Amino acid sequence: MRILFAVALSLVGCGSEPAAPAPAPAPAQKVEAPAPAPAPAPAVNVVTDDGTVATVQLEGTDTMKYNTNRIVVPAGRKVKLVLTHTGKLPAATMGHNFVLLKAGSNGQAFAMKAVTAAANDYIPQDLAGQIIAHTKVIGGGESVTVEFDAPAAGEYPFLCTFPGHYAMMNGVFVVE
Ligand SMILES: [Cu+2]
Repeated sequence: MRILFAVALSLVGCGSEPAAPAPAPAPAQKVEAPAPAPAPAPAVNVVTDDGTVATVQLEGTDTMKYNTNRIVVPAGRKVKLVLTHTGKLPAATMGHNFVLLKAGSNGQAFAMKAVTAAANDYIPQDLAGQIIAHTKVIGGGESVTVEFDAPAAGEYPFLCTFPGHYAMMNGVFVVE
């Protein structure tokens, strides 16, 4: 702040012409020690692996978030994914599910189609061929489990297909 002010003063002082108005000083927070940039959601480890079954503890919240955007399981495992809604809001207003799509699927396009599939629990039947596994939609305090064989090593998109949730609730399911 002080430095900028001094620079502005010296510019005014040196000019032989009437000085143009000095540009407004930058807001103070840009001069002082920068606040840390908002960190991306940490990729917490939500997987426990016993060598046969990889158990995934995925959570969804009332603030429309999963507890991770990256799930990593070893290849060749059975996957037991438990989705828990840790909030209080009902499924009708803050429902969450977990939908795992085949590699290369477009999660956003899938989510947009899902909006039209309320009658089918937000699973669009004409895109069902893209799904590897999914849960039903649950509300606050509920929990649901889905079991499936881990697909081949690779990266797969996962998402919540409740309307409007894709942007906040999507991630990558990694098999390695
Ligand atoms: Cu959701």
